[in-house]
Amino acid sequence: MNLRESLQLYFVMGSPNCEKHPAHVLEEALLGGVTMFQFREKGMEALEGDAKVELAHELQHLCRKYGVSFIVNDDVELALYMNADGVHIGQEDEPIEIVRRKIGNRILGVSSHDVNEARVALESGADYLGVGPMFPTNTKNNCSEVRGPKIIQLLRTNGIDIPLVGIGGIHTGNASQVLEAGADGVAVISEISKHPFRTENLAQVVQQKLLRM
Ligand code: TZP
Ligand code: MG
Repeated sequence: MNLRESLQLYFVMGSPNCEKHPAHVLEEALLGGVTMFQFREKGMEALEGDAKVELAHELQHLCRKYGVSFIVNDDVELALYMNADGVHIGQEDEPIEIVRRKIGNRILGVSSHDVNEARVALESGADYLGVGPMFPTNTKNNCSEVRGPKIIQLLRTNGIDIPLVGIGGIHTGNASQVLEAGADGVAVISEISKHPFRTENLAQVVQQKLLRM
């Protein structure tokens, strides 16, 4: 699978997003057809220290079992320590070039909100972009304003052709709008973390949409 294909159904999650044990949630999601995973241990009661590392290892082990890349949010040192497949950073994290230098040729994802941020990310060595929020969401505190799928169209018409996913408030009913706008896939937290048994429905919507395009 190349990176564009791996991004088709990107599950992002940490223990605060789950109602059951995260390993149970992840395994159900992997069985349902998730194509990439990001460990994002953030927010209320997020694990720290050894407990965080232990959970990360457990989830990484599952990703390996299903042949899915394991990406770490923000924590570059943890990613290197674990030999993760990649890192995802936001605009407020360490500068992109520095992270690129630290992680070598591992996958580097960068959250971008407009054409300028996307260009800078691209020029600084990002492999893919996370763009959002697509729709209103309660999952992330202090989320920036809703951009809607039209921001993806705008990035594409401005020549940003690297792999990218939409994120924020995406579910089975609106995922196709994000793909139609030009995304390679959708990144999802609560739609899967709260209902992992429904992952197959979302995977089907994504696959059918991409096949028809
Ligand atoms: N970045 C932009 S929106 C968001 C992140 C991490 C949260 C997405 O969560 P959900 O539950 O899929 O709306
Ligand atoms: Mg961050």
